[in-house]
Amino acid sequence: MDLKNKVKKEDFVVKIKKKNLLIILAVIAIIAIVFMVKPYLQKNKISVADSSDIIVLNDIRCKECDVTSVITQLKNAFPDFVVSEIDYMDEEGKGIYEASNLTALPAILFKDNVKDNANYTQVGNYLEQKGDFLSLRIGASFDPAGEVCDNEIDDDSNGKTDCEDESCKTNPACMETICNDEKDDEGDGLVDCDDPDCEKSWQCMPKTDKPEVELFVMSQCPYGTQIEKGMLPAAILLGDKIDFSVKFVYYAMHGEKEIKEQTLQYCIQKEYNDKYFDYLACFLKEGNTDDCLKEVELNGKMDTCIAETDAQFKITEKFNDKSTWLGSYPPFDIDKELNEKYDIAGSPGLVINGAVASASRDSASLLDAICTGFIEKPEECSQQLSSTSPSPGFGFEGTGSASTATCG
Ligand SMILES: [Ca+2]
Ligand SMILES: [Ca+2]
Ligand SMILES: [Ca+2]
Ligand SMILES: [Ca+2]
Repeated sequence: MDLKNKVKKEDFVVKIKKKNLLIILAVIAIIAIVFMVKPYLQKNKISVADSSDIIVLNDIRCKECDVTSVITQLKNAFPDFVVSEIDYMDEEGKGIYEASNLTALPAILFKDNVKDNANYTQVGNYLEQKGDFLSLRIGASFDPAGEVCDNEIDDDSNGKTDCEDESCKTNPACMETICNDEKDDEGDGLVDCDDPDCEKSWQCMPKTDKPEVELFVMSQCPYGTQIEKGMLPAAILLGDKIDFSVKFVYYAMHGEKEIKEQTLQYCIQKEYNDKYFDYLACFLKEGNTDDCLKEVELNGKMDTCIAETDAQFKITEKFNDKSTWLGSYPPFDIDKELNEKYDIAGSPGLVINGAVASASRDSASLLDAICTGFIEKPEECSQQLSSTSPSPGFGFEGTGSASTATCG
């Protein structure tokens, strides 16, 4: 190596070193600043919990843990309080959960200052001490330390993920939840009634070529007329592909008018069944029996049937003898045995192929329920009927909520 080359090489080395030195100094300066400031930051780090008066501790993995309305109520009741939401999956959330010995989420946690608040009386009775907090009893049931059944994670690290985990066995995410939609809801390879989850469902009743549909009502019960209004289009559509009848609850809550109407409707079905839907469609408008009898032109056999039926089931006799009444109501015995068989408790009650069914009162739901009873569904079953719930009471105007209210 000659001198010329040596000098050049050293120059190069020095240049690098100078550059390195600047970088090193800069890094040292930054580190020094960070170290100087960090303790200060840490010391003054304000946690969400510290800066709040009410902590709503929840878990985003829980689908049934919506507390939006509770938070709104809290903000209205305690307008001066800071309400903060913390998730269990955040370090702080998990810390609070464990330190407070909580066993379920969501949790609404107050601090002691709530006791000085004017609205304390609204919540005082529902608070229990949990660690440093006063926890509002809201009937929480989500265990954040357990397996969440539909997130593809083995949450509790026991080697079993989601539905494989024993604790998820009865979770809706791991069950056949709809037993008549021809879909394998949770993906275990078993569809509807083939899945043991559906074993007790009414939808897995024996199927027939001509389903038997028995609708139990009290003729003047607003929820009975409600389901009848929903039922009519479905029953008319299916016509003689089903064996349909309106039956009557074994007691009458709406007076003599009701028992007379029911004896009459029983006889229409017995003697003039092909005119029953016309009569019922008229009756459901205003409950005007006389007008509707004229409208459908029933003649001949009605008076005899009514007299015989009344005598056979001692309807008027029992109405006049209060010692036969069931509490405050007269018995109505025409369908007494069936009421007992199906354990009918009030109006309405729906029985399909001998199974007590549970269905909403709109025509689409009732058609769907009845069609569940077919071995092979006829094309009528794919028709779209109204899915709007009829209003309770008489009259086809207006709509009702999808309630499950009954007379009984
Ligand atoms: Ca697990
Ligand atoms: Ca899971
Ligand atoms: Ca299904
Ligand atoms: Ca299944």
